[in-house]
Amino acid sequence: MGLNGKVVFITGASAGIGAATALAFAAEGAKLLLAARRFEKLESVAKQALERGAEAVHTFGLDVRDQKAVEKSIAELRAEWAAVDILVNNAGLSRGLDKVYAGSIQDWEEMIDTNVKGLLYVTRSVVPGMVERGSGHVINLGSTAGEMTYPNGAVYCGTKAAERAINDGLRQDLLGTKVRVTSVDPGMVETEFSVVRFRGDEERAAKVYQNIKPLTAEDVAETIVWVASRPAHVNIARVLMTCTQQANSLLFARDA
Ligand code: NDP
Ligand code: 8X3
Repeated sequence: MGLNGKVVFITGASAGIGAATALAFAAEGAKLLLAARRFEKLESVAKQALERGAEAVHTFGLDVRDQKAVEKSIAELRAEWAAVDILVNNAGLSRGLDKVYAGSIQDWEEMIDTNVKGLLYVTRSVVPGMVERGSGHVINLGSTAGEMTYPNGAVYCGTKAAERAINDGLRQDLLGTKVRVTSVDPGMVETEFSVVRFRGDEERAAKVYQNIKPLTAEDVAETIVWVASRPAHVNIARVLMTCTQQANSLLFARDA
């Protein structure tokens, strides 16, 4: 399916996988709706996207945890932006690595509110239009963490297991509407993810990627564009992808 002129809405487009996905769709001539909380970073991605060939870009500050703001900002989109063809539910984060019985309740709420409830709020606001128009594609960011839980990561893994269930349920609920639903589930990707997880501790974050060549945000973006560009009768349900040195959430072959 050609992506030229398609309206692609990406949440969490200010960094990492979301920013790389914006640039990858830009290279296909898409129209980009980009949202995140850090507006300055979003503006910089928008500038690069226009240079890469995006037909147009519209940015807006959005915290996906704020249900009213999600509803309002999507309801207020001008007609040329309101008919979203592809929604990439990418906004997400992890906080901490702790045993469940010792974890921070604030961290849990942040992860659950962003990765699960935020995804649902955006989906609830965008998908009815897709159903009305009889076309659209929702691409959700899952993770190897949703397939296999790892120690000290139960709550983050739980949010990605929820994403997996919601992805599958949404695809079932949309059967017969021509709206497609895909989960792209990467393993370790080197982005701001670990710096955010460890609240700015760059040294600890760097250790996550030591002696391994992880996936890049661009690897994942390329996959997202690939699933979106399949012919309209093809729905890729789920893509599980890792770097070659990772087998699952727990098994890595680090260089000596
Ligand atoms: P980054 O930290 O690099 O980027 C996360 C993005 O999400 C940022 O643009 C951030 O923008 C945005 N975001 C976070 N919270 C909110 C919020 N409340 N409202 C709006 N936007 C928000 O991480 P990644 O690019 O790695 O992560 C992107 C997605 O990929 C996440 O869902 C993550 O769980 C998933 N993933 C990541 C993997 C990895 O190893 N990196 C592996 C598998 C999945 P801002 O702060 O400006 O709001
Ligand atoms: C991100 C990958 O393994 O850090 O979803 O949880 S992991």
